[in-house]
Amino acid sequence: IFGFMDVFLENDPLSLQKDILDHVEFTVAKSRFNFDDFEAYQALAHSVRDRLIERWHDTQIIFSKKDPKRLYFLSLEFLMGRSLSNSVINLGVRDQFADALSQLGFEFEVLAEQEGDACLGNGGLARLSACQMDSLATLDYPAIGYGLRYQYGLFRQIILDGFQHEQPDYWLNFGNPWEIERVHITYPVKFYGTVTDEVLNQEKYKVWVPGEMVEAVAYDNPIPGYGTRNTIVLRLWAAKPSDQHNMEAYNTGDYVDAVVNRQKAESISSILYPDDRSYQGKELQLKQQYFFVSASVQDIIRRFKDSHKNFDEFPEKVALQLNDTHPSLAIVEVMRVLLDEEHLGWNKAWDIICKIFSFTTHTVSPEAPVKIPVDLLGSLLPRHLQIIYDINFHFVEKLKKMIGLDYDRLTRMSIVEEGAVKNIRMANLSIICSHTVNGVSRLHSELLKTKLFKDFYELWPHKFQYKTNGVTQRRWIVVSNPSLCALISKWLGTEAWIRDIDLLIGLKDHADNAELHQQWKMVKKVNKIRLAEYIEAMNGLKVSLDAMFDVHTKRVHEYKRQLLNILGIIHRYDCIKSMNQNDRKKVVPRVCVMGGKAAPGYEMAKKIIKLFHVVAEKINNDNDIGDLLKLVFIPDYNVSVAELVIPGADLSQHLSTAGHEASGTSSMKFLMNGCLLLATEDGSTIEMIEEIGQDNMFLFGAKVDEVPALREKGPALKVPLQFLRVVRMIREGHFGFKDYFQSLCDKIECENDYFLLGADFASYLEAQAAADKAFVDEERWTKMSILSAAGSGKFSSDRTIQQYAENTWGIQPCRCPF
Ligand code: DL6
Repeated sequence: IFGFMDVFLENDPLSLQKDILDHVEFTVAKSRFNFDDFEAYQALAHSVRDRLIERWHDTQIIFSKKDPKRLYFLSLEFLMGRSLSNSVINLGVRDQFADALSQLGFEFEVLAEQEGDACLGNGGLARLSACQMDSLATLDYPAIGYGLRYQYGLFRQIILDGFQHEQPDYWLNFGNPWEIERVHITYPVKFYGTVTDEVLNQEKYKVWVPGEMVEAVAYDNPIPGYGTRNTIVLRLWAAKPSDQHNMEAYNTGDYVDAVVNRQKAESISSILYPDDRSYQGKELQLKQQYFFVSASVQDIIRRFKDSHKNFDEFPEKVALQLNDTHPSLAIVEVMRVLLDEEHLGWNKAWDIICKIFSFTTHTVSPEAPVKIPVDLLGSLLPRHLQIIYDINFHFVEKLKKMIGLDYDRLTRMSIVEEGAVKNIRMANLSIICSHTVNGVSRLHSELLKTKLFKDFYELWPHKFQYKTNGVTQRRWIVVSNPSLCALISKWLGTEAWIRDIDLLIGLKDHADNAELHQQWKMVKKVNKIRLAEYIEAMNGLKVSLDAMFDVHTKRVHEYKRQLLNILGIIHRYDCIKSMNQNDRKKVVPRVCVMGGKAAPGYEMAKKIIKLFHVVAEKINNDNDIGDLLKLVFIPDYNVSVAELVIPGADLSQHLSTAGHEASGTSSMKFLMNGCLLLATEDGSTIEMIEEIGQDNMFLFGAKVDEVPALREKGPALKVPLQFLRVVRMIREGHFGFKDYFQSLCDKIECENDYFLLGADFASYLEAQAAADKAFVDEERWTKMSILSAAGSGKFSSDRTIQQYAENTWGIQPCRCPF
């Protein structure tokens, strides 16, 4: 196909230097004799981007020629972080660029630090999407990701006097070299208006006459695979005013108002909603969801129609993945297009719907399922509401035939929730219309089948699957931990594990090797030094490298129990204070690192952050304690901070009350980096125990089937005295802010302690003591660390994606042939 292969961009240092300097001169518009680090970064990024574009075009040619079934991955959130290092590594040109730069007098690592994070997501779900895109590209799957190009990413967290404050993240301020604006790839997106009946060829059709229209413009972000030329794309939509619909306003002479109104269109893609757990049912949020879904569906159908005359082959060529319920309106939108625009008729359209959608849910909380008020949906998307009612009617009729007139169950399973406020249940819609529904760990799936979606599971057991999450080793070892990457390759005698993670298990054969132990410890030390320097720069605190770096970083939420960690720290402090000098010598010094954002409206989470700070203030300034215990809060935790923190951790904490974490993915990143886990048996941790053995982890706490009975006991539940003592210390103002923390203390002591901090406290302290004991035995600790990394292979997103491809999407690799 490629008779023009010789147009490939060259990657030798001289060609790279020329490319960089050309970009300095013509893209950044600076003199090639005078440019700073940031300008050098921009030129470098554009040189890398050229290579991405080249490969992406080649990939497109192959995909168009072979016309494989494509996966369309719909997600409202992608946490991509930085692109530079990841791109050059996946392209296999990192060293060449580093050489070229050094000859120009620049250091690659320094320039890489110039890049800001793309934080277009909240947490686990969003970072998972990014990892999955990397795996889709690497495994040569024909896929496209679709999402929204928010102008404001997730808020920046700043800490003032220990309190979290939020600041807007206007991440596009300095431009974004990693995207390509497609001014010619635009689609109109309609809102509001009315639906009328029209007759065409004696058939009745619905016509939606919109009340508002905006334009969706595509921004393409190339995603390179590793060890392949394949480069796929993440297409993000931005909202722009539509000329069409405003003509009338201009014509009526209301020019200024018309222009001002046009600007409102852009607000649709302006901001990422920061709360990752509760859907607020805001009109703008719904508009965002439909906007991104409508543009994506139009794009998908346009691409299909470019090479197909009718829709007969649609299910053989198109797989649509719903990443949680945020994109679920895509179901209704495809149905609308097939019915009202393609005039396929209900049966044919419905048959297509049932074959193309698959749905992943990322939550365990029964309160979390998204409901959209019928009034809101009906006003914004009147035709969609009609279609939802029609789908529901057909479903309920069918259901009655299958289960009889069991009204309770019919009511529970209906898409429409009756009540004072009528709602549309997006999870029910998604399950009814998808061929496959999956949870994100084995335990999560069991909870879906036995609790959350029990009715549906009993009806359609074959629809339910599980796909344990995974993370990409390219980002989480190769990019973020180059020393470990080199060490692993050396001991495995190959770099093949970067594409074939199962090879990591080979480290197990060397787990007792003294030489490896020595080198493994060196790598950890290098990473601890890097983290310690960051801590000093951010917090002005010097920490001892001999201390155990104990890290707890994730979104702050009551169920994730950062509070349990703080109570444990207070207990540790209290114990050290009461020890004599001799006993103090036996204490394992710890640096307790915490990081994570609280949703802006989540009061309890914000109190937890403040509590950490007041406890840190007290302990860090207690001369009696010195290096035995230091507390560090890392502000504005994001992907690039995680890349620095995770490799430097000795121990990491994953404390969710059993049954509350659908999967958890940060634990996988820590594990790959040889960090030991202190965790409850929740989410995917249960599968980690199977992979690396419980002797190599510090497990604690109630198991998922013990939780209901403990909750039942309520105030009768016995909690340890140590727990009561540390809570009392907070209550009595030992750390200040006595009144402010009363409600926090009440929640875990006087109210029902829903997340069972008291019940799990004794077992938590035991696990902490076990970690201390293991840490002083260096050889044992290092072996556990090696075995953790060796056993982490299952938790690569490559494995997850392959399972989705084979068991859910039915797609095959389609590889660029060179
Ligand atoms: O599946 C990715 C990630 C899981 O690892 C976490 O356990 C889960 O809490 C998280 N869920 C969300 C909730 N978003 N929604 N909807 O981020 O997903």
